[in-house]
Amino acid sequence: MMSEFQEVSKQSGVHPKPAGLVFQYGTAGFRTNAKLLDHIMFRMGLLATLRSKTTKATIGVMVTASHNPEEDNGVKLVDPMGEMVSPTWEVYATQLANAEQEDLLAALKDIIEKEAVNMSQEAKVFVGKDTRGSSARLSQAVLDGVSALGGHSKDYGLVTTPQLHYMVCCQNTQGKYGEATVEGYYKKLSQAFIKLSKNASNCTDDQKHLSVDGANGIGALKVREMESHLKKELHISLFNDGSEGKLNHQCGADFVKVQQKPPTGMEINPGERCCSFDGDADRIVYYYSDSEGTFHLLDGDKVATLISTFLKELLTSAGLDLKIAVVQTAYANGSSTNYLENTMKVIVRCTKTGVKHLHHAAQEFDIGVYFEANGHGTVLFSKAAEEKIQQLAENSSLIDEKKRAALLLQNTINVINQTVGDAISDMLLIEAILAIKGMTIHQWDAIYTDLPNRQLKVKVSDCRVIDTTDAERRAVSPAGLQEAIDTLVKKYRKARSFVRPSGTEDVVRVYAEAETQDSADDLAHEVSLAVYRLAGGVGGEPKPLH
Ligand code: NG1
Ligand code: ZN
Repeated sequence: MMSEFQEVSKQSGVHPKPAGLVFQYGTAGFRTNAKLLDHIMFRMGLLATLRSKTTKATIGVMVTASHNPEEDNGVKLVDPMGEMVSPTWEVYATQLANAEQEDLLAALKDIIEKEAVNMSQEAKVFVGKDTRGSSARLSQAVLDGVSALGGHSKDYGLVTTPQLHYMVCCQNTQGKYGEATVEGYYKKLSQAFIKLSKNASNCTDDQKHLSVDGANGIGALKVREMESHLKKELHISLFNDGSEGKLNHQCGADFVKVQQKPPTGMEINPGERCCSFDGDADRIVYYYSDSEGTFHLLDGDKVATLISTFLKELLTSAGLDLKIAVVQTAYANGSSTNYLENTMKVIVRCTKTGVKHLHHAAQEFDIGVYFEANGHGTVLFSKAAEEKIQQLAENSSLIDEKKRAALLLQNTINVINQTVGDAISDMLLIEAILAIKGMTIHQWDAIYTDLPNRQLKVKVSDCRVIDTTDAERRAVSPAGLQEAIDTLVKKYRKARSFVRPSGTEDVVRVYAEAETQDSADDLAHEVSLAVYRLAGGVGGEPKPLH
C-alpha cells in the first residue's frame, strides 16, 4: 500500500497541477483548453482505478471534448454497464481535480476512506481517445494515473465515445452484450443492420445512398472502417473526413443544428439524405435541401419520432403489450411534443439537460426512446421487454406478420447501442427504418412541422445566479427574471422560452420558439436582454438579430 502511494507522489510530479486552477465535472465531464488538462487526466486515471476497485468491474475513461473546438479537450468516466459515472463520483472527480499538488494524497485517501475502497482489489480501466492533436498526450496521462495506483489498463486508442462505452459494457457482461473489440462492435451492428435491410423489399441503389459529414473527427475514421461490413446495403459518401479540414470547424452536428445550415465541405443534391456527426460521434442530425434549395433540418426530435413510431407499429403487429415512452428535454421542439402526445399517443417525459438525466428516465419504461434535440440519444429496452421479444422471435408456431414484427424488433435491439447515444448506430437504425417503410427524407420530415426557434448565449459574470425548476423550464432566480420572460412570451403566438446556465460553457443559454422565425428571433433577443439586465450581463448588450 505504501509503495502504491509513493508511485502516485512520484508520477503526480510529472503531471503537476498549476496552483489555483479550479474546474467542475460538468454536464459531460471536464472540458476546457487542452493545455490545462494534463493533471486532470492523470487524476482521472487515479479515480477510475479506485472506481474499478469499488465496483469490482472495468471502468472506462474517454478523452474527448466532443463538439468543442480543436484546441479544447476533455475527459469523462464510464461506469460498469456503459453508463455515465454516478453523481457521487462526479463530486469526487471535482475534488480530486482541484486538490492542490501538496494535498493530492490527502484527497485520494479521503475518497478511499469514504468509499471503503479495498486497495488490494484488482482494477481494470479501458481508455479511448478522439482525433484531437492533444489526445495522445492526454490519454497517456490517464494511463499513467492508472498504473501509478497499480491498476491494469487497456488502451483502445482512437475510438468514438459510444464505442468505448460499448467495450466497457461488453467486458462487464462477460460478452453477453457483445465482444469487447472494435471488430466485434462492427460485426454486431452490421449483422443486425443487414438483417433489417432484407425487409426492405424494393429498395433501389439510389435509396441506399447517404452523405455523411464526419466533422473531421473520429466518426469519419470509424465509418470508413465499418463500410466493408455493410455489404453494400448502405452506400456512404463521406465528407469532412479529417484529411484537410479542422475538427468541428463549420461542420459537424452541433454546427448544423445551432446554425440551422449545411456544413461546409459537403456536396448536397436536392432531396438527398445527409447527416452530420459531432466530434466524438455520439450525436447525429439529418438534413436535406429541397428542389428550391431550401435547407431542412431533422434533429433529435424528428429522430425520436421516427424511431418511436416504428417501434410502436411493430409492437402492435407483434401483439406485444409493452409500455413505450419518449424522453426529451426543454429544448425539444414544441411541435414534436405535441405530435408525440396527441397524435401518436405515447407517453412523453421531460428531464433536465444532460444525457444522464434522459437515460435515467428512459430506464423506467419497457422501451424508453430518449433524444436531445441536438441529436444525442438512443433506445433502452428493459430486461423483461428484451426477453419477451426474444421469446416471440423464437416461437416457431407464429404466423407471418407477427413473426416478421418479432424478428424486426429483435434486430432493432441488436443494431442499437443501448449504453449511450451513438451516431453510427443511430444512423444504421434510421437508414433501416426509412428503407423498410419506403420513406423518403421529405416524407419523414413531413410527419410534423417544427416551430421556428432560436438558441442564443448570454455572458454573465456568474452563471450560478440563475436557478431553475420544472426540468429547467422555469427560472426561480434571479428575482423578476421568470416574470419578465412570461410577459415577453405573451406577446407572440405559439411562443415558449426558457433560460438555463450551460454545463459545458461559461454562458447562459436562451431558447425561444414561436409561430414565425422573426417572432422566435425577436423573442430570443428580448429574453437575452432580460437575462443581461437581471442576471449580471457582461460585455456589450445583446444585439437584435435583424
Ligand atoms: P450545456 O452546455 O449544458 O447546454 C450541451 C448540450 C447538452 C449536452 C451537453 C454535453 C444543448 C442545448 N446543450 O450542454 O444537451 O449534449 O452539451 O455534450 O444542446
Ligand atoms: Zn459528442
